[in-house]
Amino acid sequence: MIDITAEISGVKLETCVFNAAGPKDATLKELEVIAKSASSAITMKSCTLEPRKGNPEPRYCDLPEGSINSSGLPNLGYKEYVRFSSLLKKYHKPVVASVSGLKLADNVKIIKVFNNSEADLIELNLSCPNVPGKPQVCYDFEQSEEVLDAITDVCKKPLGVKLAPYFDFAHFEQMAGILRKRKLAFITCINSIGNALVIDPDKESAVIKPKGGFGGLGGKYVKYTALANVRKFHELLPHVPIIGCGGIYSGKDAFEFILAGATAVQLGTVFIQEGPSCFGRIQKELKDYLKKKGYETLEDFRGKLKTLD
Ligand code: IRO
Repeated sequence: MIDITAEISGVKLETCVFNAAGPKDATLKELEVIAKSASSAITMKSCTLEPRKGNPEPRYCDLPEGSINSSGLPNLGYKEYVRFSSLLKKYHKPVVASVSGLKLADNVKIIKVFNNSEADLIELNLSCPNVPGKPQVCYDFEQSEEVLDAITDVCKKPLGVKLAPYFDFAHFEQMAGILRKRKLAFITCINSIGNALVIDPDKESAVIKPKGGFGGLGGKYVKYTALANVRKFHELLPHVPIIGCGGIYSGKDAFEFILAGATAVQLGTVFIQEGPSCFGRIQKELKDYLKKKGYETLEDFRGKLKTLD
């Protein structure tokens, strides 16, 4: 028997593969599709205090190897996701609430209500690239400290943070230093790579409407950046579980993330492009790959990446 279960802060996952916050997870109908799929948890769309329509369409575009989006945080408002977390309990899977308030006071208010909800894990999104006029919090280290101090103070559930990719070792170290001082149940690496620009040369136009065409890049284009972020944070914070996200399309991709140090992986763009069958397919591919390698559990190889020096 190949065991690909995972555990995050006492929350057991039947497999290490589930959905990422964002794609097709804003309505109860969409969440029920995830609940009925092989996804091992149900992650809900990042929520704000008030409902939001999001940015003007077109705000998402499939690309040959991934996606670009500038959805702009469309969601039903946190109260609905608190309600959904109880309604989804009947599927007997962990429910992950994603919180992305537009200001610190909003996050505090939302988290306080989720404290008394059926959500199992809370992922604080510090990395949304697509709200006009709102820079990504996790690129501002002072603000990140302030937010994390306030949130870790009030949050009674296992709390994780979702980070944008970093590209410089000094920045990894700075963020790791901040995270090390706070009690975190997990880190999710990475959000989409913010403010990419995709151009249609025939139309001589950007492919999405908001922000002059700038949006978050996802899918295969970001896999190697995501792997680097998982690896670096695993090296710097070896005791914090990391959820890898970014360009996972196959069981082998999932294997690479776990080898880099991830505890679990989330699927984003592949779920949009393939639909809910991606969860079972990637879980099966991962199991088959472990079998081929003679591994029985994820612990057999987690974090054991070899380097050439
Ligand atoms: O535009 C979005 O809604 C969005 C969010 I909150 C995020 O965290 N990442 C992303 O790529 N899009």
